[in-house]
Amino acid sequence: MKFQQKLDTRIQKINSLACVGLDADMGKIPKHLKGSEFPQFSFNKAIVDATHDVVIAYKPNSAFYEARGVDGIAELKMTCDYLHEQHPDISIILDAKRADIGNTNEGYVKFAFDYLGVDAITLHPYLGYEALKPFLDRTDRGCIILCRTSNSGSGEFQDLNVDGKPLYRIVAERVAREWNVNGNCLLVVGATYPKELAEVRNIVGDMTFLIPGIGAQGGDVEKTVRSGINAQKQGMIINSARGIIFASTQADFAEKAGIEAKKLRDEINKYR
Ligand code: OMP
Repeated sequence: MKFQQKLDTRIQKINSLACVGLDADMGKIPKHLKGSEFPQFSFNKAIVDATHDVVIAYKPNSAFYEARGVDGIAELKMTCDYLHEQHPDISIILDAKRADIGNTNEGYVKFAFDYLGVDAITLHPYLGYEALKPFLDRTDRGCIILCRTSNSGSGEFQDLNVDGKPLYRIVAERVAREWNVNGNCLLVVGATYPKELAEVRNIVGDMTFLIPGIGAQGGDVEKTVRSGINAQKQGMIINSARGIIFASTQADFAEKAGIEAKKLRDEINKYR
């Protein structure tokens, strides 16, 4: 099944656009889990068990697992395996912001899509279409390309004027009109820039966006939904990590995460 189809089926089934970021930062996970045999996996499993009924996707950020070396990668794999077994209709987005020259990308493709078995990955556009082809050619997987990121310094390059337009607009146009030949491209647009989000929506039609920046980064849900929604009243994967998974750092962390995830789902739906 194609990524977009899997996502749309889940959106319709549970009426949600919410995504939980599985950014299992070892410095922040509850103390009682730190000494366990598989701390990141145990943490993720508890978060998944408490949030899965309101979630269309999980987005583990590779950085928090790579930081622990081989143990972290093993627990990222255990997390993906658990999701495949228990919740095969929920998409997994590997947030790794990859991209290199073509043959090197083959290695990243194998790690993400074949070893971990994720449904989609985040990518830089900087090396161009030709380099990204190993990702784009995997027509059943999603290629989520950075367009206008949520961080405060994102304008340094992304706002640079190119032929009379900011660079992020060129990225949006190029991805929508030229790169999306297999229908598997999405864009990353941060919730912290609702004006730009609306502009990008106007450029690309109904393409789905991954929207981080809600919760800890202060993005506003109402503005995000009003600016980013597509004609089908969907087209958004709205991610929050810290705001949900670290809502409590005590023994009740999973219960609190469940409450926050449901709140996010409901608040998004209020403005759809
Ligand atoms: P919280 O700020 O804790 O909700 O986490 C946001 C997550 O989204 C992190 O994993 C970031 O790396 C990621 N992210 C952004 O915050 N901003 C972006 O523009 C793009 C991403 C991303 O690609 O997911």
